[in-house]
Amino acid sequence: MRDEELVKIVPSERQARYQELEFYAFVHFTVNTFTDREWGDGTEPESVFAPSRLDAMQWAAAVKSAGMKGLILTCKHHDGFCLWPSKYTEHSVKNSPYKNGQGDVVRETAEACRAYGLKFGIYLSPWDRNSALYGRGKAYDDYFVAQLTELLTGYGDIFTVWFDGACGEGPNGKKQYYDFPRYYEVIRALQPDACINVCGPDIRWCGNEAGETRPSEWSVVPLRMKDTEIIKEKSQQEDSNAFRERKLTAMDTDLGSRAALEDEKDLIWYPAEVNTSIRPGWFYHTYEDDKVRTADEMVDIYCSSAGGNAMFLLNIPPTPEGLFHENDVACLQEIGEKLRAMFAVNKAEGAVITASSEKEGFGVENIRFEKRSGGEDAEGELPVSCWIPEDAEGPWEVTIRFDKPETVQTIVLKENIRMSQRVEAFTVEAETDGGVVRVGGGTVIGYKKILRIEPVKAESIRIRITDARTVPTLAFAGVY
Ligand code: FUL
Repeated sequence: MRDEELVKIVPSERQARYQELEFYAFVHFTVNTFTDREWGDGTEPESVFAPSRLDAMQWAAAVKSAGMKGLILTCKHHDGFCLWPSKYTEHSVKNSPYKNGQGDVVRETAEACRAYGLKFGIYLSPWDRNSALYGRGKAYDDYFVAQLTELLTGYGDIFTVWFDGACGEGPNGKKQYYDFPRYYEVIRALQPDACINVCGPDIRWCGNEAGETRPSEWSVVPLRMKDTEIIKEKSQQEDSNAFRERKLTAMDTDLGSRAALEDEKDLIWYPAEVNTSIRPGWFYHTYEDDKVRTADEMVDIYCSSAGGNAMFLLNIPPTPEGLFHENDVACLQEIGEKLRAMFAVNKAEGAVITASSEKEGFGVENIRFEKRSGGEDAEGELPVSCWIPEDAEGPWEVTIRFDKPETVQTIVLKENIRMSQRVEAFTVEAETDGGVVRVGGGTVIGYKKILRIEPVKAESIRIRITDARTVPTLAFAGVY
């Protein structure tokens, strides 16, 4: 496909706004927390669910301290136990000792999120190992949609519905073929601004659970990527042959280079989300208290995911008491401190910024401040402002000149993704007292590129975009 066609693929409004969240939390909590398992089998009695000190405000405060913008709760995991008193099953908090059956963990979490200015999202596992309806076709879909409706109508704004790809047999040994189109319709009707992730059309699973991002993460990918069948290898049991024949999976390295897209007829905007846990498991286990990952590692993942044209979804599992463990709380706090320190002073803000050329109405001044939709800079649904060069041919250059030499160790670049993802290759140079040196570079920029470099004392920084689909855009350049 030609460049002119590629740059026509742009995000929906909900996708563009979702990407701006960058970093948000996953909270895995269910009967597994009490049985010390990762996957429940659906036979756990409701009586095991007995958090003695559950405090969703404590979760939200800790999430907020890390600089995260939202929280996704496992309202129902594969074991089928509902954290809210669903009308459609007995397998829920209403038959548990928690608050004598009067508790609603979904409500408490949604309220805590609102109190802390966090967005609230739901994880609802399509795979339900408890429901007798599982594997009975439409009867199960009706049940699933009824529960989805409870969650989408009873708890305020929902920013995402996270559909896991893991899928196996139900209690009767049968497999269920989910009516995803129907689920999507219900979500669009009830929460039109919510993204549907993983087994959904808006946000794609990055392909691993370790926290890795591809070196070149593209948001414009073949439409085939969206097929729910090929999203997760785990979900492939009976269909493994069909899966392999497709030759394209969420795990492939190159999903969107010009070469990868050459023979594709249908493309979509489908950005990646990197999900990993702060501990080895998704659920809490006492024996992992000393295995909480370090804040430095989490900051590295933030920089390579949120700063690698993806989003970062970090899981923190509450203890059986219903609290985040103190080690996890300390880690979250430290992540926040490190990130705030890293981006405290943008040295480009007061610098002289010039460009090799400027297209009328798209001057380079537009890159001085970081803008978000809905902020002062946003005019309704219009794209955020950006720099576009006048010259049709590259390299295209932007120079950021300080009034005195500055030590630089981090550079942040952002394209205006409302105009698609265009940059294919760029380098960054520093003008030092020993001459001009190349300090970094890469392939894609996309929503955001965070480039961490060896600290260098520079009079100026030059960004050279050497290859782009048609011409590049830059919405922001920050120097720290
Ligand atoms: C997987 C699940 O099987 C895990 O338990 C966890 O929820 C993870 C986020 O997704 O597919």
